[in-house]
Amino acid sequence: MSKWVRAHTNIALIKYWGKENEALIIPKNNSLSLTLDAFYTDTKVTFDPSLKKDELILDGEKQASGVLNKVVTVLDLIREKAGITDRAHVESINYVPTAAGLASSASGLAALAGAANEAASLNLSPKDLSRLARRGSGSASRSVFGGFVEWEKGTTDEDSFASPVDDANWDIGMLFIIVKQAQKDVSSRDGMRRTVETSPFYDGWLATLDQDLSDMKEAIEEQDIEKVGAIAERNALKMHATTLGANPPFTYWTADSMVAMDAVRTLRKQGFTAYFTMDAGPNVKVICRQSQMAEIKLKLAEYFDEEQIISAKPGPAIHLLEN
Ligand code: FM0
Repeated sequence: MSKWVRAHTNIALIKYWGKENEALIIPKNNSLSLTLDAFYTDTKVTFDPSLKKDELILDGEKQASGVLNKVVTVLDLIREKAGITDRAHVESINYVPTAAGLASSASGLAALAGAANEAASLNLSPKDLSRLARRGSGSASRSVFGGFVEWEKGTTDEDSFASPVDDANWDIGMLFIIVKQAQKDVSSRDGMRRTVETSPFYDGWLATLDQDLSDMKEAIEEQDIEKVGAIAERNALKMHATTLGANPPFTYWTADSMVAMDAVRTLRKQGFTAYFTMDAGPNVKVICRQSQMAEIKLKLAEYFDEEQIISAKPGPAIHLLEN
């Protein structure tokens, strides 16, 4: 049955950066993220015998077939499992503030996996949904679950999937600083490939990951937000350092990203709990206490317009919508 499914985005505190197997999207390392309430994607899939090709209507606009690669990958896997040959009509709405420049592949591909599972009546377990979402986009494997989530890298298609670590039902949140895009994008897919292939810093990144991950899990168990933030910040800086060593070198940082990172350090000096993380783009995400979020937002408004700063709290697992 065709049903609307909602999946929320997630931000990694221990980053996924590099693939062991490109075709199956098996990562080089485990990653750990926080699912957030503020950004999500709603998707509905309908298999339709009259269609010649899969089609995607995103926010009301039909997308060119060239951008559908990840979508078709997930649909093909579902078709294969369910013995379906029909092409699919996919309707998707991204609840990401316009012009935010936030990647939506995590929530988007997770919602697609969930909606295709409904349309094909496959009744996949959360674990199998995570495996399926992974094939669309690695980070989507984590958006199947709410709260803190770990993606176990595994070694095969069967054992590479995410699972919940902690419901994050404590005083933690994230502020998004949406900075202006000033340079051409290097997609995360291309960026991580180039880094793995050419950056001499990549081995250094991998070498300290197990420690970062076990420290992070301990910090989460202790609900120690200072520790969570400090580990996340240095993990993100290490990931971004690898891109500077790539050939040709690249960075996702812009001048505004630096302003934001510096603002967070200043907040810390003023006694706030605030740490940053960044992904494959110039936006900066601030890990902070929910109870300090309003005050921190005001402080950040000294550097950025208020509409550039968006608050997020921990978000739920993938779920069906009533209508
Ligand atoms: O989310 O090539 O999932 O762990 O966001 O589609 O598997 O878009 F900062 C980078 C996300 C990478 C870290 O990569 O790549 C993280 C990143 P794909 P994704």
